[in-house]
Amino acid sequence: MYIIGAKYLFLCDENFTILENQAFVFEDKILEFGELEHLLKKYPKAQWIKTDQNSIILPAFINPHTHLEFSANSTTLHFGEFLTWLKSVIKSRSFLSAKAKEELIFENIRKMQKSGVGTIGEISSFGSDFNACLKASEKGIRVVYFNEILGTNEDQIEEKKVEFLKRFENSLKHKSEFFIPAISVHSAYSTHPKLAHFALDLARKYDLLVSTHFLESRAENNWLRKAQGGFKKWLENFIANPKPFYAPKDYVKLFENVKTLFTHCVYLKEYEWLDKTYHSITHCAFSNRLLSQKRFDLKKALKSGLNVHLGTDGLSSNISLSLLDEMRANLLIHQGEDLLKLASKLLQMATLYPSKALNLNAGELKIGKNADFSVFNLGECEKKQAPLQFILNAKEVEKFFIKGRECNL
Ligand code: MCF
Ligand code: FE
Repeated sequence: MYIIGAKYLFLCDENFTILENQAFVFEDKILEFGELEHLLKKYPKAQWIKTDQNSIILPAFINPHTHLEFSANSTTLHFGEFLTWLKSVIKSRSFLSAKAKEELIFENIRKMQKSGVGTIGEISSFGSDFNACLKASEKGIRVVYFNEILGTNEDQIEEKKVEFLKRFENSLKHKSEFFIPAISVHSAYSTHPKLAHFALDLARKYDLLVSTHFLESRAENNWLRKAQGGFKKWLENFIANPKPFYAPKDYVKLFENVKTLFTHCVYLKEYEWLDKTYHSITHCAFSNRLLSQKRFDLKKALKSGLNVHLGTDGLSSNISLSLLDEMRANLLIHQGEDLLKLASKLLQMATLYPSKALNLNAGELKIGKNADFSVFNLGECEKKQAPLQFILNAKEVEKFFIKGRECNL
């Protein structure tokens, strides 16, 4: 049993409560809150973990959307327009994934932990991230491992299924509390309905989480809504009279009653298509700036009542996998929002909300929740300013606990 206290505890509950000069008792779960001196007297055998006088404790961050297989990208992929990027991915993906060796992926996971991330949702395109993710999950990070399926060619459906099943079944064998197999249906423009149905039937059968990229770019929007634009021109090189597989509303229908994270949704206006019980939106601001040609309307999305949370996407469309950097980018781009209110909302969008989207018992400092939390040292600051000052200044954790176990990073 342990006791830890701090200048500020950001509970990251629905009201964004901040406790000042308080402490809590924990084992693998959080057991009790109170004054430090009171708790030390009440539990004389508990080990007291000392912290700095200006420390902040908050739940470990949850980054539900990474592509670690693209960890070797820095200057290779082309940004500014989605199809230009996509063509550069197709050209360079084998080379990039061969360069993203186990050590590089593992090192990037460690960097994320140092920035306070306790859970990731990894979109696995090839399975070459499997060893690093499994190893990391044994060392203080929870991995929701989304096995990706995609393919547009009718003649290759069976081949794609077999290849997917190999990766998927392998991930199922290693299922644990810290390694959670899941499914990614890549997108409406890249996944044949037969493959989407096949994967979603498996998700229903095994009760698995699902992730998908949706209405991310201008090109995708023109393609799905009007069967026009760059996608049409590009596909005409391969087939006569190409047509999208789905209208966007019908694509969403595929995910009925399946717990699904819809990533991006920059061009979604019809929030009512999504089901508040099962569906959520992963907002990747940095990635959108590089690929989407439009800003995600955070205000409208939050007003819809849907769960909207943050993700970094991969180094395929970002320069950092730190949710702190992502929050700083969000502070800059969502200019219509009150700065202080936005800061506390962003912290919820990196903790409480992704935790709900991923069905985790974490993301909040609360009795009964897993003791997944970070300790950061911050300069002296006023309570009301603390969430904003934290986002502006925090870089690396001082201490980091997953399920009550301290991780030495
Ligand atoms: O989220 C970004 C942009 N949107 C779509 N896909 C990816 C992103 N970063 C990496 N990807 C991967 C995706 O998982 O790139 C491939 C897929 O394997 C594109 S489809 C050939
Ligand atoms: Fe992505």
